[in-house]
Amino acid sequence: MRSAIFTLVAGFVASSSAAAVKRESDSVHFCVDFDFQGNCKDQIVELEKCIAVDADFDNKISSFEPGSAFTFCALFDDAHCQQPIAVIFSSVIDSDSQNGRLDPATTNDRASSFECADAVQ
Ligand SMILES: [Ca+2]
Repeated sequence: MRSAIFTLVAGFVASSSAAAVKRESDSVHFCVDFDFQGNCKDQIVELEKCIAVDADFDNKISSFEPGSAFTFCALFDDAHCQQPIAVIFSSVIDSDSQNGRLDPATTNDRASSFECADAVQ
């Protein structure tokens, strides 16, 4: 399920972007409240690696954004990137991102792990 999502999304984004050097890491920015308020964290992450959310943020994240335009991240309900609940793009790409706001119905206060990837393959 996870790799299928990445393949689908990567193909979509890559087809609309210019060639670029594939990156190994990026930053992510996330907060416990909407609109990047409350307790926040900037974290450098290796791409294509499952990252467990720190205890301070586990099941609390309400806004999330990849650090650069061509990185996207999947959020997962569990701590081991098995049950995807959302795919998040940079606001540079996704004009509907609403300041990183996670959907209250499906994603808000649920993420326990995430994995990011370079959309340019
Ligand atoms: Ca929250």
